Amino acid sequence: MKKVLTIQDISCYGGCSTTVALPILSALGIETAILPSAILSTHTAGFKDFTFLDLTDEMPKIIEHWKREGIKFDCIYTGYIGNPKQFDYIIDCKENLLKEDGLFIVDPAMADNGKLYPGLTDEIVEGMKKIVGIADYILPNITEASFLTNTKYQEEHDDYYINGLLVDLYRLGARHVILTGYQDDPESLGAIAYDGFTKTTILKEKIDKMYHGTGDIFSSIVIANILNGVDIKTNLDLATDFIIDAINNTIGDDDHNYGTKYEEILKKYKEKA
Ligand code: PXL
Repeated sequence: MKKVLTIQDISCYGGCSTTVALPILSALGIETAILPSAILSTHTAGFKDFTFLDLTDEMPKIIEHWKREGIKFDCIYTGYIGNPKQFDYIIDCKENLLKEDGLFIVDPAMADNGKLYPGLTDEIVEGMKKIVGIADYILPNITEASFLTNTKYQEEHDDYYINGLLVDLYRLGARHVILTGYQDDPESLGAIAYDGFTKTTILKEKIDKMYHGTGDIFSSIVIANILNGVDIKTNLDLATDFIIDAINNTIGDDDHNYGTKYEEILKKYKEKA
């Protein structure tokens, strides 16, 4: 059984980050461990006055204990990081807690719709660039890709803009780029994988409704599929369908606007896998 360490926040309520990564990875047969970067009462999009407990000081203590125990992981998956001091600890984890053939996967969860998430600064962007540069896989959305490559964010995605983002992300050092939120035209939405040679594009019909946490759900599905040996085209196809199904399952439930009702979709997905 593959063992993943995920480093990201615990948003106690709201259906994102650790609370979606753990059930998805577990359901798909992956053992999980967590190194929480912060504890928030909710995610930061759409809730007011959320609490934020920074766990930076706890991180080196946990890491040192794991080193003494000789604990190693097949994959380290990083997400939302609320304090730029944590990037050095993340690099320490990659160097000392990842098996030799293990995968270091970065979802630079820091921005959407052209803007950084509330409270995040340029220092977070600079730290993300450092870990993106040593990653086996990265999973930015278009906004995050624009921040990481100092490219002006565009809502319309022509080939020049998209190819520029893919090449610049690859040049930062990431071995595989998986760019999400790609729109070929206003009616489509999908993802593109690029490994320096080959571009694999998956496009689906766009659903005109945005939910929070879908980036984290997408990353968790893609990472589980990578670890389970699923090829990249099938992987992106399955993961985009999962998100579409999760969104469709939530539309119409006005009490659930903070995130998707993905659990029933996960149950069916698991039965098929
Ligand atoms: O889904 C990304 C994410 C993770 N964690 C926190 C967030 C967000 C996005 O807003 O606020 C705390």
